[in-house]
Amino acid sequence: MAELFTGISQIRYEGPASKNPLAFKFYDAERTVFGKPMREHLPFAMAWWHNLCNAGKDMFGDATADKSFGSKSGTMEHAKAKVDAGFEFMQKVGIRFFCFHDVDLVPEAEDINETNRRLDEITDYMLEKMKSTGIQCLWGTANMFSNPRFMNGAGSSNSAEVFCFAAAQVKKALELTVKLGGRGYVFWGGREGYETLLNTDMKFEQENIARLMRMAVNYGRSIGFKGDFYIEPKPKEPMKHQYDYDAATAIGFLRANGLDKEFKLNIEANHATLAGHTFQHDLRVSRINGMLGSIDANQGDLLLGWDTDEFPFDVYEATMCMYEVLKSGGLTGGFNFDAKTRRPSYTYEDMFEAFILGMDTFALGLIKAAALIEDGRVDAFTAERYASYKEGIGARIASGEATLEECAAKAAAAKAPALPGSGRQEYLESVVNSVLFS
Ligand code: XLS
Ligand code: CA
Ligand code: CA
Repeated sequence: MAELFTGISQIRYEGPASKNPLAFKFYDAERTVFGKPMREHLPFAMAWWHNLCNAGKDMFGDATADKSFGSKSGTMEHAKAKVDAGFEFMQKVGIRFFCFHDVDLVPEAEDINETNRRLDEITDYMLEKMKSTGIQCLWGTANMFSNPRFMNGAGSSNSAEVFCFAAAQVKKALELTVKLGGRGYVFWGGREGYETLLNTDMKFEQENIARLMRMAVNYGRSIGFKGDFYIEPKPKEPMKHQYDYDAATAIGFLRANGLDKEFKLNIEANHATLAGHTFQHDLRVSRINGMLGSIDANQGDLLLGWDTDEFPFDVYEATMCMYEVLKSGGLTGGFNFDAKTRRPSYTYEDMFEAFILGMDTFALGLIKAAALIEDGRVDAFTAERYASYKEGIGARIASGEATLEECAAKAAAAKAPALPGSGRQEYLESVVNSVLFS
């Protein structure tokens, strides 16, 4: 097929001094950080839906970008043109993975059997491209939120018929993920939540979501899916309240339903901030529970209260993210750019420049997080802050041996405790600045 992005060749690393908009300034795939090349630390992925499907339509206006790639929307020819465009794009930008929803790949038919036939056809075509390019699938998922049938959710729908339809989609999406060798399978509970408690049986809905997930695990394992299942938390939008509010809520849900051995978390930056947390907070919660699996690498806008899915440019946030990832020993998943160019950035060049921005931001984050760990002052301060638990009564508390009476006796003997040492937050923030900007 003919080259689509003519005039744009392979994007290369030119270094921080480069002024070439179509070159990396910081992402140097082969550069070694902590004993591994950057490309291994940063398995970047393209989100099929944003990059190849989203044309900038919003509530107030039509599409600004042309994502027809030379064919008529709603046809299999268009589906194939998206595959061609996607693989040319990923090769040129040096991305080795992609993520997809079922209905990103083909136009949905009236009859699910026909949709599934189309999915078989397109994934045959994708497999050929994957073989010839070495590009892989990071994760797959089913879109169980766009079609009107999912107005009340999928697993949490009040309709058993809708539940079955969702199950059929999950079954097929799992088969496709296995066929394409995906590392993971994501559940983002798009409409798994509620608008009002007046009409909602919250307990039953949550139990049904868990039942759908259990079915997916059983089926996935039976067809040879060896990867991780992921929950992607998000507190709101489109629903007023979504059940997987944040990392802590999702982990509690998984444990309560005996799903925590099969699932990890896919943490999206913009969703963490919508929940009133920092990105790092939700990564930390996942990490300390041994459940940090994958990342949707994007950025929200703190002046807007919704999910803006911007390409990440905040190096401070990316540094704190990579600090958590390095401390976690890497990801079993990867870094999916679940991000879209702003509506007025509608050209092919903008698509490339957006990925260059995101990849450079995370490369800087990796370099700076490694420097922060090597510098050691932040980690040493935090460790020292808990030194009172290293000996005496502190050590007995930490090992679980101390009793309430013993602690009370200690307190009575001392009459009143000394103030804990200074938290030195401002000093630590200046350490981070000196690492970032030296
Ligand atoms: C939407 C979500 C979605 C998931 C995949 O806000 O980010 O795109 O990542 O269904
Ligand atoms: Ca996402
Ligand atoms: Ca999002």
